[in-house]
Amino acid sequence: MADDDRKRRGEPGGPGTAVITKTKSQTKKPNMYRVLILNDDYTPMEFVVHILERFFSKDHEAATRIMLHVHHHGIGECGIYTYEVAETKVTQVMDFARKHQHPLQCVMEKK
Ligand code: TYC
Repeated sequence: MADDDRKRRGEPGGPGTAVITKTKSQTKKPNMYRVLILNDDYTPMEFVVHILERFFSKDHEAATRIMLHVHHHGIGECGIYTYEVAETKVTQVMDFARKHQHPLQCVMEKK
């Protein structure tokens, strides 16, 4: 054995030590947010269905199903989006409801 190897035996990085490097994956999944609508006693059912079609790209059947779920359970999911998209949806819904003088509430929550 070479003198150098004898001196370094048992030391970190000495003979018999392997360095394994693991590169971190470049892809990161973004935080996702649920957009929810809340039930109330005044917003017309057809208005809620229209909101789900217009801002959440639901067909009439899916929109009606979600609206009825909210009507019966108090809250329901419109979709799941990244932060900025979810925030935009909430603003669009709240602005549209206010413009038509309906008390409909729309919120987002981290998944
Ligand atoms: N509860 C309302 C009614 O009876 C309908 C409604 C459904 C309102 C869903 C809001 O998010 C809502 N007219």
